[in-house]
Amino acid sequence: MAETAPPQAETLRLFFALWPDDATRDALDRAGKWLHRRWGGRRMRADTLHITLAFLGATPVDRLDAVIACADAVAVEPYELLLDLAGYWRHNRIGWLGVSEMPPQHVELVEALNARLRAAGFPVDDRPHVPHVTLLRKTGGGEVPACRAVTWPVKDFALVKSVTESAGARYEVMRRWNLRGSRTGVDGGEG
Ligand code: 2AM
Repeated sequence: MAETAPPQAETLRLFFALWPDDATRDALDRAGKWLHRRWGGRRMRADTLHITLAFLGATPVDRLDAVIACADAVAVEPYELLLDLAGYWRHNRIGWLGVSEMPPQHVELVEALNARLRAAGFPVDDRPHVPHVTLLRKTGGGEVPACRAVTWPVKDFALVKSVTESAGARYEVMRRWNLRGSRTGVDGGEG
């Protein structure tokens, strides 16, 4: 007779991210196409493009309210992020678009979110935050070209669920929060 597996708490793979508006997503996708021509690898699908702010990983479903409460408490002014730097990390073979200057509001947002999550007992990463949009995976990289900057008007941030499927990870925006601290409510899709 088959043994019964011990009951395990249901978990969601979660992270907080800046999720682009349509125009920003298009511009990022074009940057991905441009970088891919130089460096090769696998382009990320346009609907996956984002900047991770805080990574939670597998989180018990019954902690979702606590995750949401952390984001509810964050109040930061909107800002613009100028993505003006292409880069490549050898250790994970990722090609990305990042920033050469960090707006103070971005630092505030990342720090406020991570501090509240940490205080609530979530095991968030304490490595320094390097804002980046992953554009290519499994790339060989190469000489870093000067790139055309993408301006991202940051007005909100999102709680995102990562669902692993045979075709790769699919990301689902669960909720968004407007900057200035007011929540916009439940959001079933991306965009
Ligand atoms: P990446 O784009 O550099 O791979 C969903 O997996 C998002 O969370 C991706 O943006 C991924 O970053 C990021 N991520 C994955 N694992 C992480 C970790 N341990 N710490 C921080 N971010 C992570």
